[in-house]
Amino acid sequence: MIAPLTQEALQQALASLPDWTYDEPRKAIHRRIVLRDFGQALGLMVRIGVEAEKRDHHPEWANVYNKLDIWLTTHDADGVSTRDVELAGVIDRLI
Ligand code: H2B
Repeated sequence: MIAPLTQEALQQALASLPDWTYDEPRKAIHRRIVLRDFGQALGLMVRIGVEAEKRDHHPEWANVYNKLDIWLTTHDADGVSTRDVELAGVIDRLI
């Protein structure tokens, strides 16, 4: 079991992740990425998937052609944890 971030820690984390916002109903941080086309989106999903597997921490996401929406939440914590903040940083570096 891992603890969710406090409100204060979450706000601090979001300040360091300017492309991510908090999605209250999903208890997740969210980023939308717009790529050139489906091939680019799929390629990014594969690279994110490899990193997610390595970390045993997995995104929730939705893809429509060149758009990729990613939500990061920790099911074991029922909210956002340090694992999500770390994975968001990894994703930002992959883009
Ligand atoms: N991913 C996410 N986002 N949250 C989790 O709590 C989680 C996960 N738990 N990936 C992991 C897998 C757990 O189910 C396995 C058994 O380690």
